[in-house]
Formats: sequence, structure tokens, C-alpha cells
Amino acid sequence: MQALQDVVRTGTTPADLKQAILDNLYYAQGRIPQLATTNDWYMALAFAIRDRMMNDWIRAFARVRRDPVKVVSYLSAEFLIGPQLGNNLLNVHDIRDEVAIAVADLGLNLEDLLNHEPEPGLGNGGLGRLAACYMESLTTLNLAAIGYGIYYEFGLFHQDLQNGWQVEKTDKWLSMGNPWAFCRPEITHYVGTGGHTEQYHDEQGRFRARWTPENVVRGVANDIPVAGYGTSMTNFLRLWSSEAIDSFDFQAFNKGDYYDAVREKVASETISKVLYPNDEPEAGKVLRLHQQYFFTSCSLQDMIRIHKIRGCAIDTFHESFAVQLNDTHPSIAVAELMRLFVDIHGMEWDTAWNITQKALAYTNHTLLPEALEKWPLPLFGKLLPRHLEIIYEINRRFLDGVRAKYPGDNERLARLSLIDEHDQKYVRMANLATVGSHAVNGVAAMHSELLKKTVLHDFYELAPDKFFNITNGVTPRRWLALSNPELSRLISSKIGDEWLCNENNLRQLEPFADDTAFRSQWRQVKQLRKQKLAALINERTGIAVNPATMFDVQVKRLHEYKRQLLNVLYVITLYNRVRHHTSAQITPRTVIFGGKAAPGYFMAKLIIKLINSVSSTIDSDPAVRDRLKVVFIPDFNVKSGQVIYPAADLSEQISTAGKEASGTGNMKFSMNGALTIGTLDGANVEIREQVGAENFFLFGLTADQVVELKRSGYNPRRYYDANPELKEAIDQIGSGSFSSGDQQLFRPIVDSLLDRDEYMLLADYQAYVECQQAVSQAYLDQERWTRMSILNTARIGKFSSDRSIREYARDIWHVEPIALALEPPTILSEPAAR
Ligand code: 26W
Repeated sequence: MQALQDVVRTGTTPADLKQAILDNLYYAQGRIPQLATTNDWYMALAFAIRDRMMNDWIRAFARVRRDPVKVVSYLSAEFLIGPQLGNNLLNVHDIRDEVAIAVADLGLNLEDLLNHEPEPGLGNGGLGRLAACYMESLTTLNLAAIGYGIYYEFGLFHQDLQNGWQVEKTDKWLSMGNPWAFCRPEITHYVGTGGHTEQYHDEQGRFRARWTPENVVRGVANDIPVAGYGTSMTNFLRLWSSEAIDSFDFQAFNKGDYYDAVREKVASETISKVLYPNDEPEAGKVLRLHQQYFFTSCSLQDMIRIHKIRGCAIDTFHESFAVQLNDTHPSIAVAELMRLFVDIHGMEWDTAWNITQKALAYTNHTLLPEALEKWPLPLFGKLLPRHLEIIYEINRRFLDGVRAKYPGDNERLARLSLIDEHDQKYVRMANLATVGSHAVNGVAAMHSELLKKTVLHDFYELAPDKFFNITNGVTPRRWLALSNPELSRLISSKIGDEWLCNENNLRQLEPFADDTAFRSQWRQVKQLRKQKLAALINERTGIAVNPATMFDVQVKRLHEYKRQLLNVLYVITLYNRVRHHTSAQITPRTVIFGGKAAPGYFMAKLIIKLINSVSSTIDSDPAVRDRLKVVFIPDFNVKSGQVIYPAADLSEQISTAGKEASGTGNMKFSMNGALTIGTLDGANVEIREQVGAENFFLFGLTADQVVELKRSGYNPRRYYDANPELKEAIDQIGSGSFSSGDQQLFRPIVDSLLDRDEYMLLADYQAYVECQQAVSQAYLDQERWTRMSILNTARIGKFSSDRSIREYARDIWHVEPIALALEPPTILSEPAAR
């Protein structure tokens, strides 16, 4: 019996695909074409593509299950995977064209079906999207991997703008069904919380602990296949959803207490109900800790189950799995793995600790003090009493070692301790993650250095070899080939399409920067992409933007350190210059913003309101609006990002130096030929190194200058008094120029700038304005600008997530690609591997 070779399930000709879509419409959707809705056709197409992933997925998993190749387990509370259909059409034998013909044959439009897919908003921003890019690169590089996370019923909120204000809308992404997920009701694990522990000695007289949790929920696996490009390797995400063990209490029901009958069900399901929409400031809510422990415990139990299925002994766990902790959100894994090894599998403490450290590695994504997770001891101890005991024991042994190395240095002990002894005491999750891992890395060279110099300095002094840098990357499949097929075709027309999985090939584009014809083709593609973005902006905001103007774009989460407000201050300055000198020659600009604010982040939401207020003020000024326009695109996410990044001329990466760990949007913009105006922060530093200082618009204080200015007593008001244009702009915000005279509305913004200006906008204002002047000047010389644009794309290869993953595999995970070509096709009759 051969692998499933029947064309309906595997054929890739337009005719095969057409038949497959019709078959799935009928058999999977239960619809005939005449009655089919767009959702029916989308589902039918999705199933047809999914069918074509099964052979590779089942074969790859059979291999990973049979041979003890080391598997990378990427533990992340967020996976911002974006729409799946388009990406799978590219990565699954690249059948985009064939599917477009098949769909057209059915009288349908592929664009409409692609746009119909709801975005799985299972993440907030950078951290979540990085996890998704990394899973795609792991697969493309033939590395066996499982992405463990949470199957949120409601993802990140949808952002509506009402009268310029952000309004959050629930994200019911599953309401129309999800063709890409396989629910695995037989792959479940139990997760306890609360309750009490007791200590005893077992028959061998060994100290043992028993934990009797108060509540237990069941975690159920939902698997989403992840296809790689140019390979048949297929990995998957295993996302846990929580459910009650007993979902209906008949006794309560019989007593007529209907709510009590479903109380446990509701309580249990709440754990995986919704994604926390905070992107830096941590909430400290018990449900958040419960979510983190829930998916981490399910994942570690699942790994041990697979390890055993492979017939391996528990004490070789670290040879089976390389577990990456995506920030501290899954860092409870350090204590949970010790509990599973010692309490459940009866392992000796030292053996267990040795395996735990060898298996775990931790990536830090932020230096912002308010984002470093620390859990109040009472809350932590109540939810996880056994883990607190284990953490105390880890801490005791760890501090013994420190005391031996630094006798009498109690400050150092206090800084290194897993427990913050201040007021109600806290568990420091970054310290726990660092002590329990064999490797700790930052996400850009500058960030990793700052990590060693500041937040984790004491740990670095203790174990310098544990610290690595792995600069972030983004997948060129979604962020160039899929988002910008026109530019990809132009590139491939010159250097072939090997660049798609060999990013250094892009360098071969350099000579074409001097080719006038090529430059003109390059500009035409950019123009086309700008028209597509103009259409999206018009559809979402009703505003008509002119693609002939410079598209100056800042899209990312709203946060004061990302300084969207500095961008606004420049826009107001430009507006004033045009108003005051109506004949002034300015380079016509369309300033485009996008990004969500955490619902509880007042200042971020006020900045969104200010941007929309400035936008409508300028738009109502006939003297200016044709030369300067401001728009805020609502609901920025992966899907809209795929339209925005290819259309930008200028990429705004203007965070206060030392605050943005890396950034990844900066890479996506340069990959699509946008030029960057930015500070020496995060990965901007390395982008400038790669593309050349002459192809990057740099401004602002360095991180050391920021620290020095803060230390020496920064007085923002001095900059305000000394700079008339800055003063005018701030006074206009305060005097109600953009709020129809309401002087109170934006007062908090003016006060924060003049009193504290924590992120030094005023100190960087003049340099930014002058740099923007240089940008305007440069844009007037389109040949020079295009040359710089081509060189940005040609030299962006380092920032492919393939390069990042190769470094993780070599330096932290010690894993090798698996050769699948040799793998025999799956024999259908054989019982499928679980
Ligand atoms: C507890 C709330 C919370 C939620 C998310 C705290 C911190 C986070 C993330 C660490 C925030 C985040 O997404 N950080 C971003 O990670 C990207 C990927 O490494 C970097 O490129 C960005 O610079 C960093 O801000």
C-alpha cells in the first residue's frame, strides 16, 4: 500500500486543486457551489491545502518519534502566526499560481479568500511574532521542533477608532471555525493548583514531598502544522486549551443550582480564554500566572510523555529536548521540571537539577524594569505551594554557591536571590530563569551587552560563559516573498530565487543599484505597493493619501519608549513651517501611524487620540493638506503589516537608545527597500552596520549619553525654553490647537514632557528635526534614494530568521538538521503515530 498518492488529496495541477476544492466543499463543508458562502469556499480551499501538508507532516513526525533526534521545544505564551492560507500556498510546494487558476476557474478570486481568513491574534507584538518567524525557519532548516503555547479562545483585541480614540473589540477568531488546527482530545495533561503539600520519608528513607492541589484542570492539545520553504519538513504548534475534568455537575443541576452545575467548567475554561493584551507593563494578575503555569506544565508533561514513547530513560531528557523559554513567561518551567523529575519520577535532586539546566535556555526580550516579571510571594505561594518550596531549595543551594565565591557580600546575595525581600516579597522570574538555564541570550548585540552590564550583571559575573547574543531575525518568506511578490519577482529576475532560503544571495543585488533601468523597475514596484496601501488606508479610514508623496511609516505597539510622540512633534513642526511659509519648498509627506495600546495604558491611548487630532487638523487646512497628511491605520496586525511594510519609503525606528531590545519591524522595512531614520538602539545598530552608514539616517543620543544625561540631572524644560519651534509645538498641544480649544485634553502629555520626559524626546528633538530635513532633501534625488533602497534590501540578509536559528542550533540547542529525503513514505495501513 503506497502513501496517499490520490490526486484529490495530493495533486497540485490547477485541475487537481479545483477538484480538491469542490470535493472539500461538498464533503467537508457539506455545501454545493450554488449555496456556498465565501467562508465555505475559504474552508474548502484551506482543507485542500491542508490535505497537501499531511504526507510530509505525518512522515516528519514518524521520523522524529522513531529516531531520538533532539527536538527544539519553543515555549512561548504568544505565537503571532498571522493568516495561514497565503503562507502555506508558498511553503507547500509554492502552488500560489496553480491555486489562483483553480480558484478563478471556479469563478472566485483568491485575493478575496485570502482576505477572508481571520487572523489568529495569539500575540501582542515583537515577542509573539518572533516566535512565529522562528518556527517557520526551524522547519525550513529541517530542525525538528514543537512550538508549545496557549490556544486562546479570544486573541488580541481588534482596535477600532471612535472619534480618534482606541476602542477595543473582542477577537472572536474561532467563530467561523479554524481549518488549520487539529484538536487532539486524547493528548491531554492534568494541571493542579492551590492546595497543600506534605513532607515524608519513603520506604528507602528518602525525603519526599507530596502535593495535593485544590483544583485540577485538563489541558487539551490543538496542533497547527508549520510548513517550511523548499523542504518537506513539517513541524507543528501544540497549543493547549483548558477544560474542566467534570464539565457538568449533575447533582447541582438536580438541586436546581444551574450556575453551580457549570461553575467548574467556566472556571477551568477561563485559563485559556483570552490573551493578556499587555506588551510590556506586567499585570501581576493571578490568572496570568495560572495561564503561564498551565501551558508550561502541559508542555513539560507532554515532552516527558514523548520521551518515554521513544523508549528513553527519564535521566536522558536533556538529550531529547532543547527547551527555549521565550522570555520569563514560561520560566516556572525551572521549578515544574524539578517537581516532575523529583516528586513524580523519584529522581535525586542533583541529577534532576543537572538535567534541568542542560535542557533549559532563556531569552530575554526587554530591559524595561516594569516588564521584568516578579510575583508577590503570597499570590505565588497560594497558587503554587510546592513550586515555592522547590524555589526556596533552589535558592538555598544557589546562594550557598554564591556565598562561597563572594563571602560576606550580602548586597550581591540580595541582588542574586530568587526572592526579592522588599515589602511583601516577590519571586524574581528572570533570576529563576537564569539560574535554571545553561544559556541566557539577548536579542540584539547592544541589548545583550546591556543585559550583561545592567539587569543580569551579577549573574554575568558569576557565569560569563552562560551569556550569548542571538540577534533577532524575520522570515523572508512571509515578509518579502509573500508580502511583496512583485519585488520578489524583480529580485529573482536578476539573481534567481535561491535567496529565499539562502539570504546571503541578496548581496548579488548590489551591482544593480548602479543600473538605471533596474532602479526604475524598483521604483515602479514601490509605487505599486504604495497604491495598494493607499487603497487599504482609504478603505479603513476614508482618507485618500497620495502615493506620489513620501510614505513615512511608524507601525508598532504604542509605548512611550518607542516615541511615537517625537514623530508627532516633528509633524507639528513641519505643519507650522508650511503654515508660516506657505511657499516653503517641502518634500510632500504622508505620515502613517499604526499600533495598538494596552487597554490599561492611559498615556499610550492619549497619544493615539493626539495623532488623530493632529491628522484631522492638518487635513482641514487647505494650505497644507496636499503637502502633509497624517493617518492612523486602525487594527495594525500581521495581515495589515504585509501591506504596510512593502509600501514604506521611510521606516521610523526612533526609540530612546537603550530601550528597544531589538525591534523586528525595522528589519521588515529594510528588507522591502525602505530607508531607516533611527537611533543607535537595538538592532538598528546592526542594520546600519550591514546596509552602510551612508544608507541610514542616524540621529540622537547614544545609550551611554542617555544614562549620563539622566545621571547629570536632565531638565527637559531647558530644551523647551531654548527651542522656539519645539516650544510652539508643545504650546499648541497644550493650548488646544488640536482639540478645538480644549486645554485639558492633552495636558497630561505636555506635563509629562516638561516635568519628566522619561524617554528624552526633548533632548533628541532638534537632532531628529534636522535628520528629517536630510531625509526630505535625499528624497528629492530619486535616483540616489532608489540606490540606497536597493542596497538596504541587498544587505539585509543577516536579519533573516534562518541566520538566527542557525546560531541558536549551533550555540545553545546543539541540534542538527534531519535529512528527510531518505525517509520512506508513510504506509497508510500502519497505525498513525500520535
Ligand atoms: C508581562 C507583560 C509582557 C508581555 C510581553 C512583558 C513583556 C513582553 C514582551 C517581552 C514584550 C516584547 O514583545 N518585547 C519585544 O520583543 C521583541 C522580540 O525580541 C524585540 O524585538 C523588541 O525590541 C521587544 O520590545
